[in-house]
Amino acid sequence: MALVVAVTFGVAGVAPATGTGTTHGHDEATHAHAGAMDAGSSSDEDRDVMDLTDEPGNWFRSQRSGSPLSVVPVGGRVDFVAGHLTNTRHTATLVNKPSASRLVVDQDAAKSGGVDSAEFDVPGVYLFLCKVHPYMTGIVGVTDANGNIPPVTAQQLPFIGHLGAASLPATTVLGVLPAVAPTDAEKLEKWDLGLTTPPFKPATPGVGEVWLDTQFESVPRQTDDRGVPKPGTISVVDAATWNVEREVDGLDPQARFRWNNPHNMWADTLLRTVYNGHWFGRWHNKIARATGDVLTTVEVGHAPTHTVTNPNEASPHFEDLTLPLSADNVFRELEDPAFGSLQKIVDSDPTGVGRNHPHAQWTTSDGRKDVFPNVFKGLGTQGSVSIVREPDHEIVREFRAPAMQMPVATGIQPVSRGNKAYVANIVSGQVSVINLNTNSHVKDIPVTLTPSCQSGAQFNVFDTLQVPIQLPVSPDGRFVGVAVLSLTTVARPCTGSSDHVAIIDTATDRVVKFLGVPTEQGKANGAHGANFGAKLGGGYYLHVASQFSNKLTVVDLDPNGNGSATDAVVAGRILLANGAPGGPRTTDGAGGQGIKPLPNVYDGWVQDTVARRARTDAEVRGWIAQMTPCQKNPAGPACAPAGPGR
Ligand SMILES: [Cu+2]
Repeated sequence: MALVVAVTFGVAGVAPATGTGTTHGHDEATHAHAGAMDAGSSSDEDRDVMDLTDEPGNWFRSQRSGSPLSVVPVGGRVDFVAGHLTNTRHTATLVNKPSASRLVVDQDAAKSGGVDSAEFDVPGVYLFLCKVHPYMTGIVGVTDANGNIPPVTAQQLPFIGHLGAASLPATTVLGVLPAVAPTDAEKLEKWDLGLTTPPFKPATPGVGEVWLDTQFESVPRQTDDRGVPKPGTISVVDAATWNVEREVDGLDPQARFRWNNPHNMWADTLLRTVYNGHWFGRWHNKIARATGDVLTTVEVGHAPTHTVTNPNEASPHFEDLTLPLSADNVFRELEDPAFGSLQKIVDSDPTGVGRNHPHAQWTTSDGRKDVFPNVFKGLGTQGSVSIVREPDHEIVREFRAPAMQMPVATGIQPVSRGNKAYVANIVSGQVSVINLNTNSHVKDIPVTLTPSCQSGAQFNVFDTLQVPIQLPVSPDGRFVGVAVLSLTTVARPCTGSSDHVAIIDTATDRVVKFLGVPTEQGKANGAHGANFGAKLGGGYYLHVASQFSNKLTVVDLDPNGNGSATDAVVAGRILLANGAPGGPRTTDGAGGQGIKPLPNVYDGWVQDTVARRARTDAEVRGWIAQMTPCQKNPAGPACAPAGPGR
């Protein structure tokens, strides 16, 4: 059994820890074996502070180690503080611990300042995360009387059992977690930043541009007003050539000191403006699409997530923006009066009863309903899904179900093609299906895989260490493309990769294909963002952004156009590193999260762009001229889905 594990992790690029040596360039990782022997006085040895930060791979930063690993003895204490290193609120939630531990650390709301503290009762490995930003990872290794951290058992972490092991050394487990990567050296070791698997372009071009939030790219001199470095750029890919044509950063005078982890985007009907929210900050930008110039930045509240415009041209709220605040309980409605002018908050409403922490909403193609995932409600990981009516913002229904554990993102099928909402749940690994005609929760679909490629409702995140994130429905309503992010570097034999896209056929609401997202061997990929864009000549590409990578993956769900996704393929893998700004850096082009192909091809939105094309610029008119009749109106009678099961 041990050999099987050694081989598995050998393939993953991490040598099994021996207790004397380590392959990690990072000194702090060796503390798992050195224990607290080299700490200072005995009182220091028992205590640590973990600062919550906005720094990729080092979100829980131990004041003693400088890394996301704190080592204390039994009885030791760690304080979790959201202080000057972050621009928003967080939780410090204990989600995995030694089986014998009775420690509970959790909060029912995101906090600033002193978040919580913990006193550790038994030796072993304790895993903390922020329920608002769930990839923020902190590890506390608690040493026994001999100064050693006991191994992680399969009882504590079932993932280990699926690898065929009874337990694994703490350093081995840490060695495969890409969210624990405080230095450039560790990012290079764990993240898909290399070129051993060469990028390649799709044979058929796309139409327009693909905007990506390359959220983890570091930019020299990009800081907040306290001088603390803040990451993130926006990379713009020309879909005709697949080259990075532009990069937007926070050094722009209209964004300076108010730019922190740019996370997700949307665009106005005329495609003049791109909207962008900062998930580790409190800000929302308007950006000129044609030039990348940041036009305005407004403060909107804590941890804004995703922006969606209202597509109902008959409504007085047409083109108003909804914007959930994930470190709060409400969503903002913003009005954007004119190009270049300041957007303003016109409304603010709850997304459920009590404390909600809403994340990635979507709006129906008729603009009459918004669906919000409320990531957590109170203590624990139980969340809810709400249907909110436009324009009065009444909560029509709020669903709670066993599968709705940390729901995070939504996709909605066009009203004329079925009108179902699909919601990704981080902890259960399932996609909840909501029928928006009957306002009923009809099904939950498992989309994650254990290391041995099993899938099912009995496996949750601790079995798979995979989580579903964004899941748009194709504009023709046929498919849901679910980006499944792996929290480890461990590849699945059935997909050849740590991460995959689970493709759901909406006719049956079953997964018809698990398609591996190409990754350098033994590296993490972090498939996170997904959105559809137009393919030249008809049909769509699913564009996938990966947070532990510097590549964009282009997926063709139905290459032969027969209505079945069983032949889905990866059509391209585009390098996002472009050397700008400030020269080559390890994280150049890395951290892909929100992704917005333009034109905005979804039913309800694309028709408005086409109808108003006389008011758009020449470049946008050129894109529209390249689109097929069905791409211009996916709800048209001639564009009804065909194929198996229909
Ligand atoms: Cu957080």
